[in-house]
Order: sequence, then C-alpha cells, then structure tokens
Amino acid sequence: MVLDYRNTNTLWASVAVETLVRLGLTTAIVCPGSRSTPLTMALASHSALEVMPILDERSAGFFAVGCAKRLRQPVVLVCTSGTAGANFYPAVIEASETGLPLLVLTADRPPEMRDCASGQTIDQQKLFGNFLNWYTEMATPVATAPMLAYLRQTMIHAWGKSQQPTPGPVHLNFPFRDPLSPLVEPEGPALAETLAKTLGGPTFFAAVRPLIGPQPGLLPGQVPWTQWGGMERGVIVAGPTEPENPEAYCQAVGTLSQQLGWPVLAEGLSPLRNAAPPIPGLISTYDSILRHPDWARDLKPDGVIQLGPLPTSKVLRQWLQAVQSPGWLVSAGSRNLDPLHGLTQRLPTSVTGLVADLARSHPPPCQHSQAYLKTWCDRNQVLRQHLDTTLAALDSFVESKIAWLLAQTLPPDTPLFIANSMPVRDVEWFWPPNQRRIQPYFNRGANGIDGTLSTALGLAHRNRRTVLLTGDLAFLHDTNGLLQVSKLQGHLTIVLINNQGGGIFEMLPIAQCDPPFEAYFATPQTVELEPLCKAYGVQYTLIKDWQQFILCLTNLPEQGVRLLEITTNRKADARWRQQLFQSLTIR
Ligand SMILES: Cc1ncc(C[n+]2csc(CCOP(=O)(O)OP(=O)(O)O)c2C)c(N)n1
Ligand SMILES: [Mg+2]
Repeated sequence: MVLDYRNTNTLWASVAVETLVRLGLTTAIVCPGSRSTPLTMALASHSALEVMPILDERSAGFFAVGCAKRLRQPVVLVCTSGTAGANFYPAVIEASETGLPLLVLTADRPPEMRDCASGQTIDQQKLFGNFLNWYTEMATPVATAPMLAYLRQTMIHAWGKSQQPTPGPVHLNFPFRDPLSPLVEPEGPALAETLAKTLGGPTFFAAVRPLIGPQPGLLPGQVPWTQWGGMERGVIVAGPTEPENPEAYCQAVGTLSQQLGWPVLAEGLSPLRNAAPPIPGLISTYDSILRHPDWARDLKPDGVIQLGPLPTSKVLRQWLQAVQSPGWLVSAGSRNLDPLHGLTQRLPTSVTGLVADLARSHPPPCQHSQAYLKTWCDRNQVLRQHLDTTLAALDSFVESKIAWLLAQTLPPDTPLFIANSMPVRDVEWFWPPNQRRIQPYFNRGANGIDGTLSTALGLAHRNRRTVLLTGDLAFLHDTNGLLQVSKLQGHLTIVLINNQGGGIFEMLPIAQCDPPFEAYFATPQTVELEPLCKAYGVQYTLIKDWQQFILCLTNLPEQGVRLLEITTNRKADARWRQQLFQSLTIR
C-alpha cells in the first residue's frame, strides 16, 4: 500500500489510487499537466500499475480504448484542466457507443477559482454530456477519515458504474487546491499521525475487492426454444463483436445453429469466420447472395435471431427490413441495437448464456427445413468459390484482395484492428472462412476514422503481434499516435492502403460530381509516408507485389512498428467492386 502523507492532495490522490488498485486497476494513461499532479504522482508511484505518459489527449483516449479492448477491464485516463479533457471526447464517445470501461479523471481548479479568468480553467461539469455511464464532481480534498471514506466509496462506485450493467466511460472531475507538488506541507506530519492508523487498519482498504456480477440473466422459460424449434426457416445474424473469449463465443454460436438447424450469417468483424473448428452452416457471402433478387425472395425466413449489433452490410439490412420476419435480439447490454425497428423481443444475455439456457431447457426436437438450410449453404458455396477464384486471379493491386489475403496469411491468433471506411467493408464482403482464430477488432461504436492508429497501438501493447488494416486518411488523421511508437511493448504491423483519399466516397453518387468531389470528399493528401515513418522510428516498406506482401505478413516481427504501404487506385477499385456486385445480381 502506498499512501502519501506529505500533504492533503498527495494523501487524497493516493487513497483514490490505492482503492482503484484494490479493485483491480492495472493500467493508467496519463497526459502531462500541472493541475493533475497529485493524480499523476499517485499513479506513477504505485508499483502495481503500468502508467503510460501520452502527450496528445486525443491519442491517449484512443490508446486507452485499445488497452480496454485488450484488458477487458477499466483503464484510467488522466489529464489536466482546460481543453485537455475535451480532447478525450471522441474516445469517450467510442467507449460509450461500443461499451468499453474507461475511468476518465480530469483535474480542475477548485470551485472558488472557476469562472474568474484564473487561467486554463473551463467549465468541466458534465463535459462529456450523455456519453457516460456516470459523472460526478469530486469534493475538493479534505484529509479527514470521513472524507477519505467518501473518496474510497466514490471510487468503488465509479469502478462498478464503468462496468455494470453495461460497460462504458465514467468521468470524475477532481478539483485540487494549490500546492500541487508532492512537497511536505506543514499539515503533513500531523496527517500521518491522525490517519495512518485508520487507513492502515483492517477495515479501510482490506474489504475493497474486485467487482463480481451481477450477470444479466434469463428467467426460466424466457427463451422461446419451442417457438424457434417449430420454425422451418430461421436465420441467425451474427454481427460485429469482440468477445472476451472468442473460442467460447464461436462454440456457442455453432451449438445454437446446430440445435435449431439455422444458418449463421456471420460478419467479418467477428471471430466466427476464423473459428476452429469451423462452424457448419456459416454463411460468409450473405451480402453477395442477397444482391440476387430471386434468391433474396426465396430465402425469406420465418424468424431471425440477431446476436449483438447488425452486420455492416446495407444489402442485409434492406433484406431484413423487407422480409419483416419476427426477430429476437440477443444482447447482454442495454443499448438499442435495432436500427430497423423490427425486433420485438430482447433476450438479456450473451450467446453463451443462451446456450447455457439450452442445456437447462431440454427443448423438443426442431422442425427446421433441411432444404432451407441447404439452399443457403449451396448458394454460399457457389458464391464463395466465385469470389475466391476472382480474387485469386488478380495480379494487380485491387484493394479488396488485401482483406482476402490477410485471412489466409496472418499467423494464427493474430489480433487484427480493422479501420472504418472500405477496410471494414472489404472484410465483410471478402474475408474467407479459415481456421486461424484471427481476432478482429474495430471501432464500430461511432464509426470514426479518428483514433484508429492509437487504438491499434493500445491493442498491440503487451499483446501478441498485432496488425492494423487502415486507409490512408484514417492513418493520417491520427499520426500523433506515432508518438507512442518508441514506448510500445510488442509489435504492430500497419497495412496502409494508399488510394490517395477516401475511397468510400467513390461508392456514392457524389463521386460523379467533380468538381467538387476531389477537393471536398476524396480529399487526397500530399504526405510522403516514408519520411514520416522515418521521423517516428517506424520501419517502412513499399509493397511491390502480392508475394512480398504475403511474405511480410507471415513473418511478423517481435517488436516495434512497421508500415507496409500498398498503393491502389480508388476509382478503378470502386469500379471493380461495382462490376463484381453487378455480375452477382445477374447470375
Ligand atoms: C472522425 C471522422 N471524420 C470523418 C468521417 C467520414 N469519413 C468516413 S470514411 C472517410 C474517408 C476515409 O478514407 P481512408 O481512411 O483513406 O479509407 P478509404 O475510404 O480510402 O477506404 C471519411 C472522411 C468519419 N467517419 N470519422
Ligand atoms: Mg483512402
């Protein structure tokens, strides 16, 4: 236990940090500043913590998001007063939308020094609006036993609120009066004398324990097993997910699918397409299948079980909306995950919870139609083969082939962060099923192109060798993330698709309006990546052919950051995708 009795602020901050450590905190990201000195000192001097200093608060926020994805527990983020906290905003939004636990601790001036031009002081109350699980303004430090008990209890409450009922960010605004440095103040010795016994005693910290449950649960009979079992034609739609235990998730989805005899329409942004053993009934080409109007009509289901958020595919969403089949949402969280407004019932559990319920419920045998399942599987096989042969035959750099190749070349169990824009779409459309247990990660909470690199770095830190698949603009949006390169423990390979701007906009009708398309939508940049990489100590390689690309990905280095640039042509690639999709509709 590290309690710092040098002055009121040091004691206050050290009690807060000691409480968090006892709750299970392992990692804190600290941005430099003076007002936050007590928090920074208390965190930095605690031997149980990894504390990472990050200059740019926006990168720091996303680095923390990446850490939280890896650690599956709250990460502390600290900054000084003023605009610093505002730079956490996009990461707080992403954490909120995606359900990740963050504890944001902003330092502030005390109430009497606010709104009076005291310098670097802004209104930080509820700075993050509704994007929080909880906000509170902390009391200004007072070193008495009751106030320290209040502090301890508030940290316990904040820790719990960041995880239950749905994980998300919590913001605590910490006012500190001067002096901020950890120097021995006149009150220091007396503090130790009066409080050491209480704080060091058997009750103050000893009972602080990591959080347990409650797990969202199902009531007996809540899952409509008999109703589902009576349906001839059902589909399971498995959306983007980063489950804590990918193997258990895949196994549960496989069990559910086999129990009901329903196919699984599986997003590329989930571990399902990388499952070992593979999942029978897995449909990876649902977007391509449903582009064919006759097939889409034939395949109308009687019921739909939606696991988590919907996949990205617009074609799938339009089909689900058109068929208007009864739908069930399986989600342990409390967010509304139904943009189609078609689901009528939420089962408050994870798919593993659902399968546990199956084992208890002993439902009657299912009446599903073998023919319906077979139609999905046959069409999937035909299209899978078509996509695979088309992509295999491409010698030139067509960017969709990059996602397709990654699935076949990355070492088993590789964490892969996939940027928004065309990378997530190419993964959904083209990622072939494999048994490499590759773990996809993504920021699909708010679908931002901000913070991509920083999130990937946070994910890669102290992790297995990690890969980032990103577009040029998403990468350039977050180059301050490169400030972390020298401190990364582990390895990140950045696969950068340089199509000179936003290729996604080429897929939209606005692409036909040039000008102003190039200047205001595509926004090509003029940065030379090789010197940029050199400046930050990133190893740079320009990929010249697919062979070289494959070789680079099968051999991921142990340490450091490496960027592989592949130059592509966004206009030609948009045409290539459009032609491919058109050819599917007339099969
Ligand atoms: C923070 C933020 N700003 C703007 C956007 C809108 N946006 C979506 S994709 C995109 C272009 C991304 O370009 P790039 O990373 O090169 O990927 P590409 O489209 O070429 O695949 C933009 C600007 C966004 N999603 N997030
Ligand atoms: Mg681009």
